[in-house]
Amino acid sequence: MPICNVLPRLAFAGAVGVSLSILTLSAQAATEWDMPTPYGDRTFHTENIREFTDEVRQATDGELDIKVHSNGSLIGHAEIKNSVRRGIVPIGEVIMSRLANENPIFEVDSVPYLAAGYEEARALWEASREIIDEELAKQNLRLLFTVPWPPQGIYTQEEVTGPDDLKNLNMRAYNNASERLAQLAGAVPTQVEVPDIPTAFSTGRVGAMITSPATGADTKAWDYLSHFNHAQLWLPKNMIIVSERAFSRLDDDTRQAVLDAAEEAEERGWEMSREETREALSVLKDNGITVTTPTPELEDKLQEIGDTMTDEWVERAGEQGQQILDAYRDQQD
Ligand code: PCA
Repeated sequence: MPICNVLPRLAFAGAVGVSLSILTLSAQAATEWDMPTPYGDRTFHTENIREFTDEVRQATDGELDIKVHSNGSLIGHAEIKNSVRRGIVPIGEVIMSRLANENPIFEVDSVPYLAAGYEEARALWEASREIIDEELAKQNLRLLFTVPWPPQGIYTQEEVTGPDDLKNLNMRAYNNASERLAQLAGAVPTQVEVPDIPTAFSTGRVGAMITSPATGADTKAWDYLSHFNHAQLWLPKNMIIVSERAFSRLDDDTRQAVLDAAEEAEERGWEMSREETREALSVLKDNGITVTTPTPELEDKLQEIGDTMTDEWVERAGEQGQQILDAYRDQQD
């Protein structure tokens, strides 16, 4: 059934469910929120979100009960942001760069080599948060927290020693930047969501992918790939957004509990991500994946691609982009 037919029913069923519980349990009318997320249960992002929802539940004595629907099971990744905006669900998770078609500032964290380590990624986030908050607020969305993925690299079935080895590979991508990078490397990009990765490989639709050590380990990359190049291209972030309308319906204490838990989740999540980089790299190796870093020839090519993509981004992102870059560079001085 197309999702547009299902969603109004879900919303309707939700509304009926809530009003019935108000009638029958008026003394303890807890608020229940459904929260769609795109990634699976093994992913550290999902674990962090579950800790966030547990904390909210505890801090509010069960007044706000957020139920996590992981792995795109309630709503597919492509629909999550608009579903929150339209009030079909009150809260959700998306990768920020997925919104790049709305405004290039959302993909500032996916420009190759602009911020390729955790310290830089954090500084870039400090420099971009306010503008991103404002853009989301224009759509009645409130940003609760963001957490980065580990640095992005390239998985292949053969060893990559130079740029020519990337040519003509069917490369799995997940946002505009990974698609553009694949193109500039002479590969053929195809966007595939994480839950569909194993099928995309087993059916031969793709033979290589851009992602993190984390997602490679979560999707058991060793079943269909043998090499990971830890190129550390960028650290894209997931963000948790809530509809301002749903948020404003909460009482003051509950709102504060959500904001406090969000702040903690952001701190915890960034730490988890660093830790996950180390763990996932060793899981990959333990399962037979050869982990390398770019040879000088490959590095030159990736750097050249990075420069091109930085220029393209600066051009697209205009004044807002320049503002972010200035603030970022100020922080680094
Ligand atoms: N995992 C997600 C986004 C980036 C990452 O490391 C993916 O591959 O789609």
